[in-house]
Amino acid sequence: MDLPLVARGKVREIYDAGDDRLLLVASDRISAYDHVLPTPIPDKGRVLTQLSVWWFEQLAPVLAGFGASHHLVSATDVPADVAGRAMLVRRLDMLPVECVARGYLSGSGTVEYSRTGSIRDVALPAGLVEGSRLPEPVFTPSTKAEIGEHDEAIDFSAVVSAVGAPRASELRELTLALYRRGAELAEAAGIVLADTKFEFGVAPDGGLVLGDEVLTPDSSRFWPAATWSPGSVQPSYDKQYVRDWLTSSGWDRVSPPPELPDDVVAATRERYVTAYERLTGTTFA
Ligand code: Q0T
Repeated sequence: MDLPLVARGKVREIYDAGDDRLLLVASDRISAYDHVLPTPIPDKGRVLTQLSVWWFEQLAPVLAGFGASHHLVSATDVPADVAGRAMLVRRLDMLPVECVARGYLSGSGTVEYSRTGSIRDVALPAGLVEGSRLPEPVFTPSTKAEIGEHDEAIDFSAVVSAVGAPRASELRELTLALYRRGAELAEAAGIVLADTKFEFGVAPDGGLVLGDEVLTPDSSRFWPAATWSPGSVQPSYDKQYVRDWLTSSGWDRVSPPPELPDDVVAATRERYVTAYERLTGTTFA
């Protein structure tokens, strides 16, 4: 595979596939505590790509209801050396907004709520705690940060400034509709979709198009529904073994991270495969 590299993220790459197409390639790399670990998780790239493809299919009716579409062209017509872990997509003009929806209080959402009693422009009831389900999902946009930086929270007026009022409203309503459908399907699979991030672009005809990877554990918080218990930080569906082992290893979270032991790799791989199989109802090949 010798296509020109367009962009490289922590765990995936984007190549120019010509003809206004890009090739998104997912690796087996895994990140934790803002570091890429030296040990890959076998099949992670294939599982997350196939999960994203499945979600694009599930979400197509929601997108169609908004007169929108997704960027996936083919997950099979891809170079042999990245087979299974690559998506051929339409090249879009990406909008400079990360469209996040939160259905549960977690992380930076909890910090914002504890300080203000609200999240962005949405007032919330008193007494919520880390892990609480929100009365309604909330749109919490952010700006896309440079590599190594964290995304910066912005309010709705900043989205209006960036893309105009009609498109800003469209992004908010579509993001919330996609989150609601995703959370519904995840719940049926025993997974809490606490929050997720979508990226949208605009096609040459002006249509809004869902891009990136969607509703994977790398773009979302997945929690096991069986142990969901508000009041403390919820275990991650996929990365908890990794985080627990890194914590117990004595790693300082600043130095280069250590190699993972085989049993942690195997348990983590199993979690990705199980999430895929429970969500899609199919066996991972
Ligand atoms: C993109 C045009 O930075 C990103 O990935 C890092 C590896 C995200 N990103 C997406 C694009 C897409 C998509 N998806 C698209 N369909 N058209 N650009 C660029 N960067």
